[in-house]
Amino acid sequence: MLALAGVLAMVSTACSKSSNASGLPPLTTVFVQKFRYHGMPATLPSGLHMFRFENQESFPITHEMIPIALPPGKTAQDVINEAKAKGPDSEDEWLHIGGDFGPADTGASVIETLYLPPGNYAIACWQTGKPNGQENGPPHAAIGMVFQFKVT
Ligand SMILES: [Cu+2]
Repeated sequence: MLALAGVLAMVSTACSKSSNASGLPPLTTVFVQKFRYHGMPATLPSGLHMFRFENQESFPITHEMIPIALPPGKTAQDVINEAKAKGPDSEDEWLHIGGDFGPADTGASVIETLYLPPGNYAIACWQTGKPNGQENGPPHAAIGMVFQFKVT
């Protein structure tokens, strides 16, 4: 997995973001710090996308990046609210579109490719580890680890 990540990283830096000679889909790196996703664009063109999900926390913890399709009228705030109200099981209320990135412990990366038709989506984390190392805290989505994006 690490060797693969290295190869893909080299391919990525050698190519422009929207197209590349290798035929691989464009690679977007999304990393987590302090229970927030960084690097995910707010809008993406439809089609194939490769994402590298990196857990860059400064303490040991498990995160994930689960892509879901948002039903009409729903936003990231609804994902947060459901996670607050119903806990980790609220994950099952949302339409998963494949490509579960993780779980990934601090320092780990996961690469997957998604085909994204136009629509509204979010990535979220329902892991329940706490910064102090204890388990069974609130799902991270409940404390704001959700990011909404649009595919056009
Ligand atoms: Cu998390």
